Amino acid sequence: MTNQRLSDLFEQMADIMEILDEDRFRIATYRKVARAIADCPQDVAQLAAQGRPIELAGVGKSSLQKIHEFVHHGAVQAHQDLLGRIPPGLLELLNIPGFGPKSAAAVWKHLKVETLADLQRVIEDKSLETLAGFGPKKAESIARGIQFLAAAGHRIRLAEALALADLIVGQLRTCPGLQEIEVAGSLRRGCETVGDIDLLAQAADGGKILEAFTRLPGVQRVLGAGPTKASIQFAWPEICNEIVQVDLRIVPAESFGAAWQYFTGSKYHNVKLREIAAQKHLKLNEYGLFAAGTSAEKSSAKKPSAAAKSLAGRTERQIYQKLGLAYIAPTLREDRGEIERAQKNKLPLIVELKDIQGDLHMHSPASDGRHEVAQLVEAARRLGYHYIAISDHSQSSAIANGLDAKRLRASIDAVRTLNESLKRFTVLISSEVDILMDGSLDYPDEVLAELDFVIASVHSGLTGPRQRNTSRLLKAMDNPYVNCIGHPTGRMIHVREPMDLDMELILHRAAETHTAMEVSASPLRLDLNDIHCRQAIDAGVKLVINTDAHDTHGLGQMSYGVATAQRGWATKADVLNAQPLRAVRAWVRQKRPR
Ligand code: DGT
Ligand code: CA
Ligand code: CA
Ligand code: ZN
Repeated sequence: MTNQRLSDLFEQMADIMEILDEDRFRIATYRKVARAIADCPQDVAQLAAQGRPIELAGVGKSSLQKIHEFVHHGAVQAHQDLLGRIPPGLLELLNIPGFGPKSAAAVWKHLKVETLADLQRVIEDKSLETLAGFGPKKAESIARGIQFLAAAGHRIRLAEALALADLIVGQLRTCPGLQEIEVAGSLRRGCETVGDIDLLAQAADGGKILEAFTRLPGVQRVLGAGPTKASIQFAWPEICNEIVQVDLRIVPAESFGAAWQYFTGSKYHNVKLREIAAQKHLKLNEYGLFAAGTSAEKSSAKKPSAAAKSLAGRTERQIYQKLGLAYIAPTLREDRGEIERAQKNKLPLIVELKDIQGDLHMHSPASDGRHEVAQLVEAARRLGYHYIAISDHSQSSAIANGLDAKRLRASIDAVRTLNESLKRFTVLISSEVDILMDGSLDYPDEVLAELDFVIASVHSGLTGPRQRNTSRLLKAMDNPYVNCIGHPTGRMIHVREPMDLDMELILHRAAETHTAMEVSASPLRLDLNDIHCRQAIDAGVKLVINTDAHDTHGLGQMSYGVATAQRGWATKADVLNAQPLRAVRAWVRQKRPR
């Protein structure tokens, strides 16, 4: 699966270079690399992550470097740069059967075609037929090809969806007359991936907002536009390589809360709410909460007549209140027991971003981080934290420039010295120590004993059998110096499958050994995921929400981890780094030999 994505990336670089009519030799090289990766029986990304040699025919040093870049950062700069040089919609055309980079270059250059919609236009007005090398037959076959190109239904990652939504919302906010605009759907619920982006707005003249929406830069195609709703396909390659559907609905103020509740979902949560409404002889829909038997229910049209007065609708809180429920946070709305708890007013008081006191996993330039410890401290202070832990890689992670014991000691000294100069802030010295194949750790205990906090992570052999994977983690947790398991399953969303693990056994042992489980807030990881977070909490395991930042920007990604933990019903008490430093220290002391 990872091989496919890596291979696609090289293929896409070759495609773009071909569109740009660049050096044929390099194009051929990228295609060769793409094929070699696709044909390789081993997981190339994994080999790279383990620092093991990658022997692929025709793969030179600079391509290997790109593979490593992809494995460690989830993106390749050269690829991003190429993407910036063509209209984003052009790549979509390459999915049309029989339509290659040369065709794309021709229609772009001579007919100014930049999107699928543009291409359809030049087919319809027959200008494509007149282009050298095309003709009526070919135009017709392209038209048929386009019909095949139904939306593939690919989901995008939470962080990317959020960045796209911010971009769109930011632009719409400048529209005159806009009164309110909010994100709904799976994005508001903090789901790890998002199928499409749902927006709701309220405005004096909704038509104007919808028109601005369908004309935003980045719009690839308008899928539909009516008086109260429009759907677009949107692309912004600096944020995300995929084309994403975005729905915008215009809603009147008096039913804004009802609509926001309805379109936030989840579908299952909403079904349950409607049942509760029905038991109370009420009717709930996106327009409000109504007494059953009013014209709202009887009329065939869903929209109630003016005669049907809603009992609630302006705010979401009203809706929950009138249904006899405590307000349910969006991240809990999955029909996973939250409604029953809300009926008894026994919802968990979920952890929030503002509760986070520190970040216990980040990398400095000693291994593969980009910013100095002093810069990380500054950034952490700005986030309102009181402590951080510097957790560089250990020696086996050669590719990430892992530290041997000697370099680690130098790093410890440097951090201790810096720490002495800090007021009201503490830098803990930590390590993200590799869990080796046999479950032993990459440093001896006497080295680990010098650290304030120890994260143990698996970075190699993730595709092993369940029993071996599980015993590696169990053995690591038994070590009295290991305080936390980093990104426990090793999954990377859309890149790498999780390790096959006996999670129940692992969580049981974690509780027993006072070992916390990390919720990696890194947008690619979100690991533990929401389901495993909930399982961990039920097993009495402490969570630590960390960013695993490799630069100061990365420290700002905590909210994705918090959303994931919320979806797992984590309270402040469940999260170690939502506690003051002394609690973290006590947690460490409790496990160590006295
Ligand atoms: P996604 O886009 O697949 O990541 O997931 P959602 O939850 O954003 O789903 P979407 O975009 O199809 O619809 C947004 C919300 O609208 C959904 O969470 C609940 C509500 N909704 C949409 N269609 C239905 C429906 O047929 N029945 C019910 N009860 N709710 C619906
Ligand atoms: Ca959606
Ligand atoms: Ca939608
Ligand atoms: Zn790390």
